[in-house]
Amino acid sequence: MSNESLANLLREERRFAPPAELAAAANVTAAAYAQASEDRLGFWAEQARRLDWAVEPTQTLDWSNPPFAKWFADGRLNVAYNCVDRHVENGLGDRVAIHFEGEPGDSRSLTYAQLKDEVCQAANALLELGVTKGDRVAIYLPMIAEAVVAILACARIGATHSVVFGGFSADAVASRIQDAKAKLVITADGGYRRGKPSALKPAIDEALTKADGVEHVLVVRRTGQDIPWTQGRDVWWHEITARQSTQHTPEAHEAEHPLFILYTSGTTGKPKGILHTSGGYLTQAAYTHHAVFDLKPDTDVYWCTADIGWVTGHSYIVYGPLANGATQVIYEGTPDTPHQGRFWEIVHKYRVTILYTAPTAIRTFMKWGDDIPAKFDLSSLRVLGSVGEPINPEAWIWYREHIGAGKAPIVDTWWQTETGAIMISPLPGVTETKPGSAQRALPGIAATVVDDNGTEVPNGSGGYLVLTEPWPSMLRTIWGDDQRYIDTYWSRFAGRYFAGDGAKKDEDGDIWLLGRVDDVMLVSGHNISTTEVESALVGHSSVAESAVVGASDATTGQAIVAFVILRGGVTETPELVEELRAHVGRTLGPIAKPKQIKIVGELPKTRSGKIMRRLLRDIAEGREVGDTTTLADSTVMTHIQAQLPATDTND
Ligand code: 6R9
Repeated sequence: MSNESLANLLREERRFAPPAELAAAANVTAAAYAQASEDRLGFWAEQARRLDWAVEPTQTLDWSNPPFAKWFADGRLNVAYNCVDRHVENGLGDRVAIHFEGEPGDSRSLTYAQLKDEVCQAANALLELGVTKGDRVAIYLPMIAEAVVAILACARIGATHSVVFGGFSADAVASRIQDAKAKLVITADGGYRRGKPSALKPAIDEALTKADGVEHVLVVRRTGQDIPWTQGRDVWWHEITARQSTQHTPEAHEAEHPLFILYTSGTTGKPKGILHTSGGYLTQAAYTHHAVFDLKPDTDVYWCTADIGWVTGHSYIVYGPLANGATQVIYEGTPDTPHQGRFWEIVHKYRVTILYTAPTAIRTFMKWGDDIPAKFDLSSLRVLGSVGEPINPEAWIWYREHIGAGKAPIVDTWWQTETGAIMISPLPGVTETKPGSAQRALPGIAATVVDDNGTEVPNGSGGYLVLTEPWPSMLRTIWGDDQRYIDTYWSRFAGRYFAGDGAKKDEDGDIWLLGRVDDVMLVSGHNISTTEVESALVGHSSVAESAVVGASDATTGQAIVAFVILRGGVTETPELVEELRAHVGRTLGPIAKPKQIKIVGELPKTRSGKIMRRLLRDIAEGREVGDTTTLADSTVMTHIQAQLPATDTND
């Protein structure tokens, strides 16, 4: 028996130095680490000065009542003013803020001056509908420019927004509307997905039969499809905004004023409303966007492919980039509509320089084949980002070679809805990168890895990722449930925030994320991370993607079961399955060899691309499949089951 918290099996020796040119002109250099470690709070007080405050804060952190933090508490600011108006006042009104690319191919570019007018009109419309400071507004929209406008309009008047994924069911929307007691819902008739208009408004109509308190539904017309209409309650966005003034004086809100609630589904049970506030959140969103992506606002074209309903859309489409005056691309649709090169066509069209996407997308592109990106000119790209899951070393290398021309640095950014902004990541002009590792806490952030007893593990060992100091964009609580906030995040290790992720420190002390601890497998007394086994499988030339789970096993406690998607053109044979098992054994050691490998065509994922291993465990253990409401595509589980033979043989 071993008593390690988490085994460290994977070795990765490849290293990539930052490009000299980028390093020479980088926004942030190695000096930032030293500066922040000398005076952490002074460092954050300095970063807060990136923002325009109506009342400058004199306090930095108030941690007198942990784990309830206050940052910059005596300061006042308007978040929307910081994201829009101040750029116009600084003479940048003609700079494009958003290049919107619709799935059907329609496009529209909004300058900062136009964005300001639209945000002001929307803010005035909200006021006309009786929404005021402190009210909650639910937003259920496709990836269109109006989503950004709606969010900023809420921020401007001090209404707290709660964005709900456009893909969620009426029930999921209803429970979120109810929990937040939203007074207004902003939605659209529909959005375009996979070449077709896909309705949104009917889900709101259904949700509102189950949730009360909503006075109006504001409806953006996007697809023009027929939708049910409730007179008196429903209001067209274009009608109400058109008659509003483009002037609206932004009020200065307290730094700790609630900016948004974002629900995370967790694994089971009641969704948690993660609460973020204003000054600290915007400070860290803006700083990290500047530091991690090396944004040069006058020349870069930035594109984050996340959905607005995910925290990545909040911090790295809306707040961080706009606070920094960036020019960015927003794309409505899926990457394979109308063809599998759509992303690369968009990169070329707008000469995108910074691309931020998820490992799930990268592995999908690998599966579709190298020849697809090769048809497009991607030479504008200079920084590549990854977020959402551990990125397997092979996917990382593919991203670098086939998208980044073997030159662009990759920033693998670890963070959560709860952390609000990036916490662990390389800096593109500083860090010698390692494929698969998020590496090091950013300047001003304190993270480490501990064992079951909360003792920091030595380099070369695995355990639990914890954050040891409060940070400006940290969640303030779970909406309406302070006790659950304490229990969920601050109780496992006294005085430290437990993120729920397994991690290891390598010989240099760099951090490697190893997946959610709920997913860790216990095989013959060894805690084995799903990430390491998945990365070993993706490291085989026949494998595009894989998801690994531990299934109960009479002899070993749990046995490793791997679900594997093969690369295009590869066919399944018993020899190949045997070869994959042997490959994992050779890469990680015999203990990590999967007992079973199931070849499938798809994997169950959330809308942000995270694999729902819980559902695969149900299959591996022969149970009925559990709750699938947060899956991006609810039919996936039926497909997977239909593909698998009734009894599995490869043992
Ligand atoms: C931003 C976001 C948070 C969870 C997190 C972890 C996983 C995110 C990661 C990563 C390894 C990375 N995660 N980024 N794991 N490397 N670079 O994804 O927020 O949707 O709340 O998910 O995602 O497990 O705990 P959220």
